[in-house]
Amino acid sequence: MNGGTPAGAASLRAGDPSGAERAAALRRLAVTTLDANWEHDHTVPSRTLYPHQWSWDSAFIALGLVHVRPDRAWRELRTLFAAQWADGRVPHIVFNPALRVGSYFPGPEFWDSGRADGAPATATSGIVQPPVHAPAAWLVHRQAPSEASLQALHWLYPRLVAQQRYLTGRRDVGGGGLACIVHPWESGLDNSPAWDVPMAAVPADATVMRAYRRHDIAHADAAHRPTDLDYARYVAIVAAYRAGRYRDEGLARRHPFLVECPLVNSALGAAEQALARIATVVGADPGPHRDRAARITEAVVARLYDPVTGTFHPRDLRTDRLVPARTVLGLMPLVLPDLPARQVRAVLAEACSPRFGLAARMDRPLPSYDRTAPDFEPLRYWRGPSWLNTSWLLWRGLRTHHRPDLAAGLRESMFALVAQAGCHEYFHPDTGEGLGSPAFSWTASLLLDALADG
Ligand code: 9WN
Repeated sequence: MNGGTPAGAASLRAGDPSGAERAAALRRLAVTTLDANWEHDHTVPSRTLYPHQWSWDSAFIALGLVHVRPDRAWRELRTLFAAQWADGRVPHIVFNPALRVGSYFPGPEFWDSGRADGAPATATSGIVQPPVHAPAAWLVHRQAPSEASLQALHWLYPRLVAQQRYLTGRRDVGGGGLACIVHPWESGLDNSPAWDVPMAAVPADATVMRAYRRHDIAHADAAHRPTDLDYARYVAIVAAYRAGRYRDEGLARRHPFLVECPLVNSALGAAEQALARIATVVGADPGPHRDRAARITEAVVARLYDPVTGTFHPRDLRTDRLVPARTVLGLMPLVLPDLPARQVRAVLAEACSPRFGLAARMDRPLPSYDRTAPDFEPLRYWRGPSWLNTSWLLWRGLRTHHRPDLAAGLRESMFALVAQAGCHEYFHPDTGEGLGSPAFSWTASLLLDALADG
């Protein structure tokens, strides 16, 4: 079964159930979706499109699982971190060896992680995703503290620290105290307009895709996915990194894509804040984590904030310039609790502008890209559609910065989306139509988390 049929949602459309009935129906749908996507020691993002384990998906999934099956929340994180590389990188995909060749592109044979130093025995990709795992681990523990959660935190803490060390060490290619991403997939917002300028500099020819079989467009509408030219570049960037066996030394000289992403670096700062809290519970010193959080926040402001646009942008390290697109990535620094008041005000103004439409009563969901931009594409993946994870991150940021009115509006818009369309991967930013996978795990899990905050 795919778990995506919004049984509750169908009845919601037909009638006008009370808030409690709607919440119960949404909860049932979310639990059904997560149960259907559980795969012996982890959750797949989607049975069809993404049948392996993904890094930041697992963090979001743990945040929902804790409300129904806390043991699975910890299992999810442990399985992911068991595949951590010796240098501390947490791979963006952990491949399930039981699946047939061709169940996902690019698969384990393409990544060839076995030939890289310090890779685990399990086949993985060689790149990372936003480090949202430390805040997830902390919230999971806080939601359901127990002897088991303490043990899990003891096991995870050194691994989370190693993940941070990798990102702030080997990945500080720009030398300014931030981590750089070496592939758009590392941002989690694969084909965001944020990457158009740096991607245009990557030499590629769409016809190379004739040599491969894209798995995604067998399961989703090609018009809602990245293009063949995008994929040709994705493949070329992986091939360049793989040729150096995923080593990070000398990237500045040889790698075709090097960008500092506001989401990745905001997550990096928030992770240090969470590690400070975890440290107090596991008997470690929280002080260095707080210091690092402060330094990362300063660097995010110094390197990624544009006072002219009043929002945050990625920095392309190959040109040392900020990329011009105004995307949802620019709102993500709100997750940093010590973001200075000036930037908090600016991000709120950007979020509440017609570009993103945040309001205490939202008439449309939060888009992934500036609605007023001429190249806004309401159907294509991260180039316009609304996603639950970026909404959830902004929702957390709004609460951190004491805007319960806006947080409530955003939360309600998330509920409305799923009530109407089900646990889809993403949604049309005007009509709310469900797009991509119909039974997507982080939509279900983040919905559960938002529902629990009643
Ligand atoms: C490539 C699994 C992942 C998410 C990403 C999302 C999408 C993969 C793909 O799916 O990316 O990593 O094949 O398109 O963009 O954020 O983690 O859900």
